[in-house]
Amino acid sequence: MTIETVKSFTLCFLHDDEQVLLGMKKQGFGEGKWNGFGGKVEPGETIEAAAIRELEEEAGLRAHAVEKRAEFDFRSAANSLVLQVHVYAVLEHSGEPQETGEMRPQWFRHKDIPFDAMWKDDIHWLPRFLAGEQLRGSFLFDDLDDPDAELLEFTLESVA
Ligand code: 6OG
Repeated sequence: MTIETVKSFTLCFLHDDEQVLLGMKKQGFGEGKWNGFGGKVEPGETIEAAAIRELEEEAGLRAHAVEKRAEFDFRSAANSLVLQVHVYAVLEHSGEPQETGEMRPQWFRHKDIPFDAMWKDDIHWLPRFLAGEQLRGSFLFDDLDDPDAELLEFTLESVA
């Protein structure tokens, strides 16, 4: 039996029907990839508070209302760590996107999302998330410590 270690993360997307704000990760895990904004949930912090804090730290945006729309588990065949990622849409915010030490924000039209430079799970769920679906999924990669990690298998479902 393998004992898994679960770590909780947040991921936030600001979007409308045409565009989505992504950030180019400048350092650390996922460096060189476009993604939403997020990070680790700190001890004693609610997941939603972590989502709001990370959005401000990484993109300089203050979220006033967020909606949780997805929850994903990411596993790596190489170790027993599970990344549990809670994904939010930003419904109301103030401020303009700003480049920070961690992220360089940029707007993309939905049809121009740079999936080739994103984690390999994103192409499967991000279009559905942007269309407003509530999603649950599990994704198994070969080795998440490898920047070119390959997606081996996944399940993804729409939840009410
Ligand atoms: P920091 O290391 O920056 O938090 N994250 C993933 N996002 C996507 N789209 N796909 C994945 O597949 C991911 N694994 C982790 C969660 C890491 C950030 O990266 C997200 C966090 O927002 C493997 O603190």
